[in-house]
Amino acid sequence: MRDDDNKSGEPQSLLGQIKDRLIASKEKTAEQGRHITGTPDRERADRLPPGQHLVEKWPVLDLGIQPDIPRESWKLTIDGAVENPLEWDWQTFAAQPQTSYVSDIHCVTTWSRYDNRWDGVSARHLLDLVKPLPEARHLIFHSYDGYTTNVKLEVFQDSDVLLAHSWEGAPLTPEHGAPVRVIIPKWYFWKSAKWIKRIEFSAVDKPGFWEVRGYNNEGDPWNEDRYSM
Ligand SMILES: Nc1nc2c(c(=O)[nH]1)N[C@H]1C(S)=C(S)[C@@H](COP(=O)(O)O)O[C@H]1N2
Ligand SMILES: [Mo]
Repeated sequence: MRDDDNKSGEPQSLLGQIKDRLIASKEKTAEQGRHITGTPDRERADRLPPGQHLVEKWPVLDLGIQPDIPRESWKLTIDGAVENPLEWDWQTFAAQPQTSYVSDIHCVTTWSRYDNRWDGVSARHLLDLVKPLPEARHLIFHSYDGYTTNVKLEVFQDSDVLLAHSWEGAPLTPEHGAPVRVIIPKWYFWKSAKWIKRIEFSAVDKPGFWEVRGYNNEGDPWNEDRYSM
């Protein structure tokens, strides 16, 4: 209730004031969290999603190929439905503003690992630079090993999504995706492409390597979006 709706002639009622304050605070939350797809795991009382078990060591999963890409020969292309397509080499990537984030890993094969510290360039910074066109709804990650995976733009837009070059303060090792991999903490880990080579923005969805082989098109561990049937 706004002041000008207040027909009683009295100062605005306490209920009215509370409502206004509530609306203002909801609007602020909505603005700040417009792109947030869920609660960060570390803010949950029970951090372990259903069907997962905790591991201490970080397992390696790949398609049997671990491409060895020295930083000096690595290139990342960002193209498709964007105003400003770009190509980064290592130097240009490393010169972007750096972000750190601590997040949990949840692999669809049921292991989870808590408190992984990532350093890299935030998805939001990248989005500011490339400016997705209005029709852009989906992203397809293409990797140096031929792997692909897809997410909706709103998933990539989350504040915790990074193009990571380091884990626990040290450069990613080749088997974990060096020089740069995607980290999408709120989705199962198959959405976090290692050895990233190209990020394609698209109006249409293009299911990736596992998505066309029975994995879910989404990947929310709290919803157990594991397989598509
Ligand atoms: N390029 C590429 N990225 C990939 C994969 C892959 O085979 N190739 N596997 C995915 C899967 S299924 C998982 S669980 C994680 C594993 O990452 P890790 O080996 O660093 O634990 O990477 C994901 N990203
Ligand atoms: Mo996985």
